[in-house]
Order: sequence, then C-alpha cells, then structure tokens
Amino acid sequence: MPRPIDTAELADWLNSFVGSSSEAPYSVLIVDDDELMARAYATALERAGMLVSVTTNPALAPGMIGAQFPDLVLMDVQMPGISGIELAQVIRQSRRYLSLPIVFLSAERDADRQLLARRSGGDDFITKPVDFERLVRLVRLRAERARALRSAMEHDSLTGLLNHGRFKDKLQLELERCRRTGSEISLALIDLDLFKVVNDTYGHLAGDRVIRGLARTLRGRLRKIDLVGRYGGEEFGAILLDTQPAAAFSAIDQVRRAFGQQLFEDNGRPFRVTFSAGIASSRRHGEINELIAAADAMLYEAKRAGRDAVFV
Ligand code: GH3
Ligand code: MG
Ligand code: MG
Ligand code: MG
Repeated sequence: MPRPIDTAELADWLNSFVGSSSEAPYSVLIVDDDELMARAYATALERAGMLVSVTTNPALAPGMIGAQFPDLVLMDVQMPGISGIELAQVIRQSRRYLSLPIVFLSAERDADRQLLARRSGGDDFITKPVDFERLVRLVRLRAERARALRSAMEHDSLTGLLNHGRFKDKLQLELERCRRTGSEISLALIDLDLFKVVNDTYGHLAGDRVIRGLARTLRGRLRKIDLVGRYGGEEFGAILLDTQPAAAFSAIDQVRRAFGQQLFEDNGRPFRVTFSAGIASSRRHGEINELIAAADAMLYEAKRAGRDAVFV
C-alpha cells in the first residue's frame, strides 16, 4: 500500500532546505497504476536514501508535482485514463518544469514507441522488468544533474541569490504557508541609494562589486532560513519568516548600519554606499501583489525622507 501523503506538509519540508538544497535527499514522484510495482520501486529508492512519494492515479500527478516540486518523476507509460506520454506532454507545457527529469518505466520494447516517449519530453526509458540497481543509479544521476541545472536557473549569476522569478515563487509559497498555519512573514524591499551616481563616478565594475557586497552582507547578517533574492538591478528582496514588522525592522536596520560602514574602493579611491528599505507584513497584506506594493510604498517613503533609512 502506498502510504498516504500530505502534499502540503511534504512541500513545507522540501522547502525548508534553504541554502543547503544540494544536501537534501533527492525526492522522487512515482506514477504507476500498478501499486505493487510502484511500491517496489519506492522501496529500492528509499533504501538508497531518497524521499519517495507514490500515486497510482496519473490524474493526480500534475498537482503533486506542483505541490512537491520533486527532483525527478518516474512514470509508467501504460496507465488507464491518461498515458505516461500524454502526462509528460502536459508537464512539459509548463516552463517551470522544463528541467524536471521524467524517466519512463515500461514493458514497451517497440523502438518507435520509445522514441515517441522521448519526444514527448521523457529523458530516459527503462524497460520492465526493471533492474533495481540500474534504476537507482540512473535516478541518482539524473536527479543530480537536474538539481544543478535547476539551481543555475533559479539563482542570479552576479550574486548567487535567488533570481527574481524564484524569489516571487518562494514568496507565494510562504504566503500560502502563512494562510495554512496562521504564521506571519515580513517582506523587505531594499534599493541602493543614488546608485547611478556610484556607477557614473566609479564605473560599472565597482558598481557590481557593491551589488555583490550587499548580497554578502544580507546573506551573512540575516538568518539562514530567511530568503534573499535579487529583485532587480540594484534592488533586493528579503523574506523574513515568522517575523513581525518590528523585528523585521531591527534585522534590516542592522544590515543597513553594517552595510553603510563597508568601504569599497576604485583605483585607490575609497567610498561608501547606503540603501533604503521598505517593510510590509503578511498579516496586513496576504496577497502577493498587495504585499509587494505595500513594501514598495514604504521604500518610496524612505527615499523621500532622505534615503539611508528603513521604513515599516
Ligand atoms: P535612488 O536612490 O532613487 O534609488 O537612486 P538610483 O540612482 O539608485 O536610482 P535608479 O533606481 O534609477 O538607478 C539604478 C541604477 O542601478 C541604474 C542602473 O544603471 C544601475 N544598475 C542596475 N543593475 C546594475 C548592475 O547589475 N550593475 C551595475 N553596476 N549597475 C546596475
Ligand atoms: Mg501500467
Ligand atoms: Mg532602483
Ligand atoms: Mg536605487
């Protein structure tokens, strides 16, 4: 019997591996109408240290993928209702899942059908009866590469922080968690002050060093569980988990003071840079666009008040 799965809980758990995602166990979703076989694959993968969930109902697969964001999907081809090939086509329609490896499992030996399976978006084809050792090796290899690819796609290349798209995904996920659990997050939007002047005076390379410097300060000064992203060019976002606005203010203001003391230099010319920030709470703004707009409005106020300040 496949064990019952609380997909929301599993998503939370997977999501909690912030900053250490490469060390988290690989998560695999198995989609196979044959319960006994699915269970056997699951056991083999679990013994190899992976986290496995199973569904015998292919119609549930897209929802589970959305909730769990597995590292890999292992999928039977022949299933009642919707075939694995059709399911792969559905999954591949979403840009988010372009790098999600799909491995087909099938008794299908026909080369044309196998080719069709690959063309529909499948990455590998394992024929039944399955060699379990080979299955584990292949899944691990695919998951490893997919995770590296996904990480590159989700992080900003200049700073290594979450990029704009992934940052907003995370914000959405955290807001959903707040709704479920009644917890609270604070969102901080941070914008470097008069950065055009910095670029004009010291050059773009020095400007880039400043952007990297702020990224490092944010990562170093905030908690490991907090989510930090590069929201735009010289704008950053921080999601402070389980944090009320007053505490968020202290945290970001402490970053502001530390960053303001940092000395940058260009050809022997030392200089400092400041930032302004706006903070808003999920308690008052539960919808993502509202929350962002509220933090942005506070950021605007901080700028208007003369910059180098945090407004809440
Ligand atoms: P304000 O205090 O009002 O925010 O002034 P500002 O000069 O920072 O205003 P604005 O947001 O208009 O300018 C941002 C500048 O940041 C313009 C852009 O050239 C620069 N910028 C954006 N991304 C990068 C980047 O990746 N590297 C460098 N060096 N500069 C960048
Ligand atoms: Mg089947
Ligand atoms: Mg800006
Ligand atoms: Mg600016």
